[in-house]
Amino acid sequence: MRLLHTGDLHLGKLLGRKSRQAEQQAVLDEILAVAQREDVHGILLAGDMFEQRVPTPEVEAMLYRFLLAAQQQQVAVMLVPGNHDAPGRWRALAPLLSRAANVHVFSDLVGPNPDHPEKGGRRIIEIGPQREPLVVAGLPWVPWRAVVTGNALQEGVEQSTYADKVADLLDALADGAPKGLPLVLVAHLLVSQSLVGGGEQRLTLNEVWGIQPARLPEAFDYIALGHVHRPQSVGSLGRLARYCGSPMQLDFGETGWSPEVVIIDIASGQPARARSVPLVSPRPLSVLRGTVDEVIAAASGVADHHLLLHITSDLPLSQVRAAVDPQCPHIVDVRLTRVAVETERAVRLTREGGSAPSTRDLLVRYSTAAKQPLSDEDLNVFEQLLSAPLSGEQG
Ligand SMILES: [Mn+2]
Repeated sequence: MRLLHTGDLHLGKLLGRKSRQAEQQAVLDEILAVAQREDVHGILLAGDMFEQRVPTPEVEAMLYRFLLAAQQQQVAVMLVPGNHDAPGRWRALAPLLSRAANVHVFSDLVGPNPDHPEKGGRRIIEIGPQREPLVVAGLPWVPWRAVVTGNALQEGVEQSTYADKVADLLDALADGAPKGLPLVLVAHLLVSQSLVGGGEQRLTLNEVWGIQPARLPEAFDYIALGHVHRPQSVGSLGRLARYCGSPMQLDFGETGWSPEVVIIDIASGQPARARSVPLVSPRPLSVLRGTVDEVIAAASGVADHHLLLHITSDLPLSQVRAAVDPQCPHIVDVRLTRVAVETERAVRLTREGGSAPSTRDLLVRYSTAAKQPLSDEDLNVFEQLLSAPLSGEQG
């Protein structure tokens, strides 16, 4: 049995003020083309289908066309709502989608339901023309209020109970699964130590919210994760778990990696195998910095990218745009730094007899001027937050 894993579509998301609907349509078409070429009969869609909880009708129609086209290719779709999606909306659509388009929605935080298997968090789904049985467990995004009660907060229970409780839900979905059938999990959740952004930065800020990789149950043949937008394997021994990543870079904090889908092969009696297939239709994003001439030179290698330009110049913006626009057809924004202003600032700081003030100093000045001086403790928290890496998926 062969499956395809994707997610974090964020359909309807803008880039700056630019619509990317045409790119989003093209990448949905590309995903279906990969499914056809690879002879896939099941798609695991790991959440954040829409950018907004209430998408526009055009954006909604784009996803429904995708689901109907999948059905025409005899591809079943198994999906969970992400933190951007409205679970109630998916709960309302679930019966319609399962009958009309062979789409299986896991909208609720529930375990297996023997009386109504189609409403449970773990179901047997028949895949492809051969109607091969696949056991699918689905865990939508878990809002903190769903697992951390008001009482617990009042009693000062640590937030780490959130990650523990999400891991307990995963165990419940794994326990007692039918033996001898392939078993997969599709979930929208945060695993701690995931790579974020374009570098080697690992997510460490939200340890209390992130599930430890070792808590991903070993019972699953494959764990299809959504939430972190950069594609990557998760955990290690005994588990085949991946973030599929977003099918396109969604903002300028997400450059430096390439979008992909994951193809998973599961054969009985053998460990599942996963490999990535690159997606080529979306336009990559790049950030360029320098003078007008430097930016134009650098742009020649990335002329077809969406570009954010940080330009140092004393020319008016209209003149800067007149110089760069013909060389860079896909500019999202140009941010100007004035040479004169920067020089004056440096001179003033030197005259004041020191280097530039730290961000902490600036906050002290501001809070004092605002007559709400902050305690050392507050300032420490501020500094910790400032230095901690942020994850792109929060946006
Ligand atoms: Mn997302």
